[in-house]
Amino acid sequence: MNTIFPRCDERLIKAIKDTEYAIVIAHRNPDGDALYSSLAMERILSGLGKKVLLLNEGPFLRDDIRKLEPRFRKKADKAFVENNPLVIILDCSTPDRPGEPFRDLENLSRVVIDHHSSGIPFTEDGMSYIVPSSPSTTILVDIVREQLGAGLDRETADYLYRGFATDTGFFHFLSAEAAPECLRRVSAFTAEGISPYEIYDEMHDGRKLQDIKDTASIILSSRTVLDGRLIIAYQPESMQNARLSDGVYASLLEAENVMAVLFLKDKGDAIEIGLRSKNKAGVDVGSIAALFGGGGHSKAAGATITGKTLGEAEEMVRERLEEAILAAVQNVQ
Ligand SMILES: [Mn+2]
Repeated sequence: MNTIFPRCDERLIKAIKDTEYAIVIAHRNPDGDALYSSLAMERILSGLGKKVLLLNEGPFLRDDIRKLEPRFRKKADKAFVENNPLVIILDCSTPDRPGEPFRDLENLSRVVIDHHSSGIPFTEDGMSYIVPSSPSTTILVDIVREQLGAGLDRETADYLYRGFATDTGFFHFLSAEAAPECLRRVSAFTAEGISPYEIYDEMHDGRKLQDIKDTASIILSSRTVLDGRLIIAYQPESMQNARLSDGVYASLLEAENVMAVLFLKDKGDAIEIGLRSKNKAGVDVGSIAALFGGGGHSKAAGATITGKTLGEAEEMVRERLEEAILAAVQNVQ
């Protein structure tokens, strides 16, 4: 295995091997990587004869993941917790990310498998496997699977592929460093008989027409700052139940000169901010999100701001982004 994917600590592997019961949980407001890494982990553990409970706070907002909601429970039942299950936390960089279902589980032993760049360790020594250069959590789950000595089957491969496809934007965000190892693994997933183009269609088709129109209206009302290097988009409270940011980012990040996109979602009682930067821009949006109590990756991050109006939240974040963009422009000159 090459250097950007170190082996998982054997103490973590042993903790999984030794447990009879496990709870698998990923971050609230889940995306494909969170849910598919959970489903893959459940299948791997069930295959090893363990009893597994899948938890996620939700909400399951995106069209492509709404159908997965029945697979997850919002709370662990007492009887299951009494078996002293190992809690396996996926795709979470901080202890608040798993949300409400994790509150009752904080006294249980846990392991953390994650690929976020900013975060705070919240488990014992040797019990986390954190590889920020991994493009998805599902790739790390596949490495853990291999170290557990568990096999790969079509269903597991399907889940692992979907998480990878989500977080890489179907290979779009895959770096040169991560590609060889990831594509070797993806090759093994496809050898199980999954169909990349069918999965692409399945994950993109069937969107509500209204969501597509709302995405267009958010793009229409976006505005540019610093000669188009920064584009700011707003999702009004009236659209708050839809997750429209991905489509907005995909379009706006293709604009000429753009280095970063700031997405502000008015949730009524809070402002959710999402940040994306172009690969070549040299703007670390993960560290900006961290200033506001959020986190993420250097090119994709988010935070939630409470007690501020949309305008105030925008100004706070925009100032930081403008500084980072101007510094990045200085660097190349
Ligand atoms: Mn992820």
